[in-house]
Amino acid sequence: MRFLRLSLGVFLLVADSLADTCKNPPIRKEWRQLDLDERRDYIRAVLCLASQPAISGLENAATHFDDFQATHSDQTPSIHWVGHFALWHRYFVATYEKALREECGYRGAQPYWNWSLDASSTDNSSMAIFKTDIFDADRGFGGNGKYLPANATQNPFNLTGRTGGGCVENGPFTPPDFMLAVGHPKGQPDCLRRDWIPWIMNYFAQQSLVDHVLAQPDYTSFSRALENIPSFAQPNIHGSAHFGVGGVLGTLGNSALSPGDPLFFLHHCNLDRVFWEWQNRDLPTRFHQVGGPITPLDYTGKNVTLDFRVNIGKLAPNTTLESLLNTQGNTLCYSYSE
Ligand SMILES: *[C@@H]1O[C@H](CO)[C@@H](O)[C@H](O)[C@H]1NC(C)=O
Ligand SMILES: *[C@@H]1O[C@H](CO)[C@@H](O)[C@H](O)[C@H]1NC(C)=O
Ligand SMILES: *[C@@H]1O[C@H](CO)[C@@H](O)[C@H](O)[C@H]1NC(C)=O
Ligand SMILES: *[C@@H]1O[C@H](CO)[C@@H](O)[C@H](O)[C@H]1NC(C)=O
Ligand SMILES: *[C@@H]1O[C@H](CO)[C@@H](O)[C@H](O)[C@H]1NC(C)=O
Ligand SMILES: *[C@@H]1O[C@H](CO)[C@@H](O)[C@H](O)[C@H]1NC(C)=O
Ligand SMILES: [Cu+2]
Repeated sequence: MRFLRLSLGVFLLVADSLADTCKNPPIRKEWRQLDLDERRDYIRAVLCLASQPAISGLENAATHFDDFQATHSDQTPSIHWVGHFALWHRYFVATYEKALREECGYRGAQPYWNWSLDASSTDNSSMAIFKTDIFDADRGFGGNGKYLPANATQNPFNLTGRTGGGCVENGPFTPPDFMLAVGHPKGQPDCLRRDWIPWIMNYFAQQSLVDHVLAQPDYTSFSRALENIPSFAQPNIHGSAHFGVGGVLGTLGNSALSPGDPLFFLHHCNLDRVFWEWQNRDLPTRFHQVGGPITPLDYTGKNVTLDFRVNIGKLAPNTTLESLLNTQGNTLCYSYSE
């Protein structure tokens, strides 16, 4: 009898792990680790998503690509400087990856952009990071916009060193083929804009800052170090591509509308890789640990817990933070190359 009960217990344990649906997870790589055919296939799939019908029902979202931009925009006030920042964006990027694969026949994994590879630690004005394949018209996502002046209302942080602000002029995401409707008056879509600021890109994307984030002892401090403060007085790796590429007038620099630049997903995928690497340093603990404020910047108020639920609108079912801690579980299915 005792033996029977024991073997039943073992059976249930085995059955539980077999229920894991993640077999052969897509392995995410750095953009430049993809060969040219793989890169072309990724870009093709992004453009395909931008031709699929919308499902979100959100204002001005006409395509499935728009759905992602609109969902992020809709939730901007509640998903930044909170304990669920990293996990919300993890779910968001993974759902985009899934849509590229399942709706547009993309066979690879979501690529990331390791900006630390290219950031200069000795010269803030270096343009080397902008001369890589990431911004190449044929091997990447196209370059900067033309320089446009910005007035004080448009540039409330008085950011210096802007170099662009106009429409992206080369590569796969130029007007009139690639337009952004969300957040603009009905019938007046805008182009994808970039406004490179070299000092922010070089200074915020340093590997030393990544190492500082990786050295945090628990989820709460990790999450806080990832975003740091909403100011430019101190660097933060999350701000690197947002303001180094998007600057003041560019799409990536707009906190609500940033997923309109396809590079958003390579940037956030790199942040997620940092998160994954941090988790891997102590998996038994870090598969079951969350923390940080529910209300933005409210560091003395209520904190998120494992059963805290996040939603990405109609893009995917609501889920708990705990279900998002494992990238190879029942909710998510991907990994990174070691
Ligand atoms: C990213 O680049 C930095 C700087 O070269 C390097 O130290 C780090 O290991 C790279 N990370 C990955 C995952 O390649
Ligand atoms: C880059 O700019 C920041 C902010 O002004 C400054 O703190 C930092 O020392 C600069 N880095 C270099 C290498 O000049
Ligand atoms: C700033 O520029 C924008 C865009 O050109 C314009 O709509 C706005 O009226 C300007 N604001 C001020 C205070 O000049
Ligand atoms: C930007 O400059 C304006 C005008 O000089 C000033 O009122 C404002 O406080 C500055 N903003 C920041 C964030 O420094
Ligand atoms: C939330 O977490 C912070 C950091 O660990 C802590 O200082 C704070 O007291 C917590 N809030 C509550 C209401 O327990
Ligand atoms: C998901 O969460 C949102 C926000 O809490 C809620 O409005 C919505 O009804 C939930 N959806 C489902 C299917 O439970
Ligand atoms: Cu965001």
